[in-house]
Amino acid sequence: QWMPALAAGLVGQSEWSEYFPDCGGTSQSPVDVMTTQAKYDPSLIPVTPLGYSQHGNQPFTMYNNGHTVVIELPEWMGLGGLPWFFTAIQMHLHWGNDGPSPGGSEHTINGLSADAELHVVHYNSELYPNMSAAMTQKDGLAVLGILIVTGEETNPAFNNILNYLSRIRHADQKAFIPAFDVQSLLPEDLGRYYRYNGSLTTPPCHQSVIWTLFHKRVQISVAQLLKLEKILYSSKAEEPDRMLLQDNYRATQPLNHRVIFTSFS
Ligand code: SG7
Ligand code: ZN
Repeated sequence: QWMPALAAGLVGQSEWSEYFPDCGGTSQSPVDVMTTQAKYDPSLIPVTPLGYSQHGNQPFTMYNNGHTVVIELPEWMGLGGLPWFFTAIQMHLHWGNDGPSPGGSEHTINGLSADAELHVVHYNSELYPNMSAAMTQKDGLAVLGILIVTGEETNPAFNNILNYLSRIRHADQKAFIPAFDVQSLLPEDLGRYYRYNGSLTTPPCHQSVIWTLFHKRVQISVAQLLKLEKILYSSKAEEPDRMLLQDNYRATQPLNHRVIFTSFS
């Protein structure tokens, strides 16, 4: 529970470490992926989303936490292809403020940002009993990062989220939304990705995340991006000063001693 003033926007990120020491650590996320420095690791097999398409009839819970829109995932969804099985917890998005202008994604590739980024968060349920136990351990979490760029076509999969954002305009609001195929949000090519050890990109910034950033980007329309950028507030309904929830991406962090591995050459 970070101070509300730290909740959204690029301002104040440099002060996070005063309240959350891990934010000043040496294995932080996001990072810039310099593709010429990345190292091919032939042991990196495709990640396998498990049960992502078996959504059932139970609606998903979606809420505005003042920093992003979070969609809780059912416990039968998980991730294979890593040394342990990881159970899905939630997914959420990061974005900028002015349509397809620079900024929006957290990770960058060769210095270039995408327009937005989807994160699917999982915890290591082979080694830890729950998310809160796992999130302080270095092998505790696995997050999939999907870079989102704008193009001509509407991406109908993202409307499963965007269509319902008006129900959670203010911080702490919650809505039930029809369950949908989560795999439809991912790129088709799950075999080509970047892998490195990093952190949560918001306070408390625990260095507990095995990151998988897909090489292939997914595309949404400019109208879809603008809807995401202009509909949510980081403030609660009862608060008089309305603050649009924008620019909820963290600046890239130094790689320091780390190596980024690629699953492809
Ligand atoms: C967003 O990013 C939320 C947080 C998440 C954080 O603020 O999705 O999750 C909840 C439940 O509020 O924190 C522990 C956690 O998942 C950081 O996640 S991220 O590193 O993938 N961006
Ligand atoms: Zn995130």
